[in-house]
Amino acid sequence: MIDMAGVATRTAFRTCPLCEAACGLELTTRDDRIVAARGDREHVFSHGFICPKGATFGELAADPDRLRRPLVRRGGTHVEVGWDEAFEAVERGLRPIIDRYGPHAVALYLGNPNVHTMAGGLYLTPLLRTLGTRNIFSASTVDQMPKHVACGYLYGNPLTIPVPDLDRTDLLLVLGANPWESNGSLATAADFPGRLKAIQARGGRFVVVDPRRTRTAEHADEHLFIRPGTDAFLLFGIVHTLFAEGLVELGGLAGHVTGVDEVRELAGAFPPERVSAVCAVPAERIRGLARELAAAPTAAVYGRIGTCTVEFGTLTSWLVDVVNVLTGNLDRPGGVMFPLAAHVSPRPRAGGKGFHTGRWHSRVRALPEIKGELPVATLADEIETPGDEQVRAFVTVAGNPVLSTPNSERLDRALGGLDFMVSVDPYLNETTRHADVVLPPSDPARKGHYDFSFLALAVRNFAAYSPPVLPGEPAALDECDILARLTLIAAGRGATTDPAILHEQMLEQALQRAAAATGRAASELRALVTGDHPAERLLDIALRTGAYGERFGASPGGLSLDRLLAEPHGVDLGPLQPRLPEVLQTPSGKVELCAAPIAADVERLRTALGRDHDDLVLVGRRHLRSNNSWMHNVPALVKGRDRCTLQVHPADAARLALADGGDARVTSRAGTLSARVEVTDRVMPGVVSLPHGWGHGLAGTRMAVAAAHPGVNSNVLTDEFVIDRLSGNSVLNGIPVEVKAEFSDTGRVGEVLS
Ligand SMILES: Nc1nc2c(c(=O)[nH]1)N[C@H]1C(S)=C(S)[C@@H](COP(=O)(O)OP(=O)(O)OC[C@H]3O[C@@H](n4cnc5c(=O)[nH]c(N)nc54)[C@H](O)[C@@H]3O)O[C@H]1N2
Ligand SMILES: Nc1nc2c(c(=O)[nH]1)N[C@H]1C(S)=C(S)[C@@H](COP(=O)(O)OP(=O)(O)OC[C@H]3O[C@@H](n4cnc5c(=O)[nH]c(N)nc54)[C@H](O)[C@@H]3O)O[C@H]1N2
Ligand code: SF4
Ligand SMILES: [Mo]
Repeated sequence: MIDMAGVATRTAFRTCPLCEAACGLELTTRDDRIVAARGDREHVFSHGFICPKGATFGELAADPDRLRRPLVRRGGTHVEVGWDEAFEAVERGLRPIIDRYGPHAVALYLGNPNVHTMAGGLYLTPLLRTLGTRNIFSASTVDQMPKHVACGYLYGNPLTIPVPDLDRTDLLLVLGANPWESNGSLATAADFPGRLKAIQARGGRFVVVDPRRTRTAEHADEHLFIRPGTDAFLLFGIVHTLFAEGLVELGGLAGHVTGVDEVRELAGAFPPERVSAVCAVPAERIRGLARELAAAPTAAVYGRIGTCTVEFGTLTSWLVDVVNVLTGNLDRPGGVMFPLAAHVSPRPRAGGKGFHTGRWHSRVRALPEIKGELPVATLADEIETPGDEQVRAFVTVAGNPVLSTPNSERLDRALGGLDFMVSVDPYLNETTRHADVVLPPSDPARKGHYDFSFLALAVRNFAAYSPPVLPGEPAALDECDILARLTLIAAGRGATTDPAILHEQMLEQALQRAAAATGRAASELRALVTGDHPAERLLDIALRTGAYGERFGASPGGLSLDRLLAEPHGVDLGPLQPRLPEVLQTPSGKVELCAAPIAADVERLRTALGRDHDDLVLVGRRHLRSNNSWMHNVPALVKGRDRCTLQVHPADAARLALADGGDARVTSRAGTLSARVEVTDRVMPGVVSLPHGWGHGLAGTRMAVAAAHPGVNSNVLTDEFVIDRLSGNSVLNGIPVEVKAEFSDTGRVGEVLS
């Protein structure tokens, strides 16, 4: 195509990799640049929806601060070097530590964008296996680990997570989520706001429970304030009512569930009047919610960050599903259902080994391993505490724990004391500035994309693959190659070994699995596999042997890489289908509603019933134009008013003599910071809110736009010693704080109060 200036442009379609919504983008490219991004109107799942972040896809990819060559630290500053030199520096830094102190002296932190890249989905497993360290940490334990643990016990696999059937439900109860701004999480739903409006348009309702009146709450049929950290009480009050009023109705689930009587017994301690005093939701509304959920033709309870990053995160996440089960809404249209992604093969029958934790424990605090990792809340302990297996080397891949994990100032200091650190990351930011070597992957426009994580959480089954939109840059290295070369170094195979060796090993393993699944010879299948890139070939095998696959010719018309390449707007695979009992991997082959570890933790909750609540607690928030810590370098996303403000209710502001626009000092057990005050009745009294992911401009970083809009780091205040016991998840909401007006050079800010 030729544009108005007579320059050749091209249109390309691809999935947006920036959040969990998986929208289709229509990109216009000119020469080697993306000049426009809009929503792909023909996309089978997003139908043209786009948010402000997706619209900056081109700017993000072309950010001048994005690293395009590796960096090595020399005499306190980072300098650009070639790839071989960078990997040689990694080998020199890492190998002696492994050889001398063993594998556990190396820790890894895997950040959020790993679930948004094919490299993260495919190439971390070999790296972790080869390193063989117990010290694996990730953003999961500042995010969704409670949901994994709850689902692990309920369904036998921590990845078996039901999602609300948004497009068919009659009643949606949303707890601790703000999908109007976050675009949803653990429920992939492009245009989440549109899907919520559609519930209302077809005569249904949605109710939001949140200590803030969020944009989602504003659009809801009802918004209930709740005291932070107390959703487990509210939900137990609902469960209590369901039993007390004879509203439990398993429907089609009867025969597939164990433990209902045990739950009834546990719920006895949580009558609505009792829990109401703790959670601040009126007892009559708690009973009302129970009755409405039971009476609705279909209903779904959905909880997110505000139900996970709290003291009783696992119990809360579990209770969300308990209510869905007791009202007969699990695994039925309009309730909560299990997606079936195209790269996944359905299981032949129910039953399995079940879910177990504690295969190893952390050295310093003896916290159990969960899902192959340790709580990031104890990472600094492992680095700082001397001993045989003290962490001396650190690898980060797509993570910024200095901004995203609790008591981040302590972690920041700890990273300064490491013997060696390497980061796979496109930015020199608050975390990677500590790295001896930074290995930047090519930008997202030059990578293929398939959502291994989110297609398994989508509210409608669909599949899409996007090949790279722009050709690779000559000096760039693909992220799969970076991870493969790190793996080869960990294996002692040398810094300059061709990563093709690992690609070939992975291909052969995938072919062996496919051969076993199809009863054909691996060599015969190999000849049929397509794809220009190692990740494409692995995807092709997964698609062909997956739930809708063409099975190497045995199911013509089924999915393969070629089929997805031919359908750039994605392939619709229909509404979610019931999957019980096949999906269950518990030893009993049933939904185990009351696993022993969960039941034991209820005692902790019961004890907390009698506790006084804190006067003032801190919660977080997300803004539509942000994405955790790493997109504040895009000018279009940070322009306008300061978004990193401390929201304070007018009653608290008056009590504490805080002025709108003035400064406040916020202090917690872990730390202290100064923040700009925004007085608003959007937060409930007794609650203040500060977004996370800010606190830029530290010495040694290279993100000029972010440094000009620094904000403050809310994780200076969160406490690494307060975690959800069952999941090890950090508690990032409901932090007790003290807030005081701060004096500035221009006089006492409090005086502006009229
Ligand atoms: N107080 C508080 N803290 C929170 C939260 C909260 O609600 N409140 N939320 C938590 C949640 S849910 C999450 S997920 C975490 C996120 O925590 P992290 O994952 O630690 O942090 P991010 O800000 O997502 O940083 C992502 C990093 O990946 C890099 N990156 C971006 N794209 C790529 C890529 O393609 N490849 C590679 N290799 N790197 C890339 C970025 O430059 C950045 O350094 O934060 C958590 N922290
Ligand atoms: N714009 C934008 N979108 C994002 C991100 C982003 O940073 N910005 N991050 C992405 C990531 S990694 C994730 S995990 C998702 C998260 O997706 P969401 O969970 O939808 O995002 P949050 O905005 O953190 O919503 C959490 C809500 O919980 C409320 N809350 C806090 N404590 C409690 C409590 O104790 N009980 C209840 N009921 N509510 C509470 C907060 O006020 C907040 O409104 O968003 C993703 N999408
Ligand atoms: S909602 Fe998420 S996936 Fe969709 S355009 Fe925005 S950032 Fe991209
Ligand atoms: Mo997250």
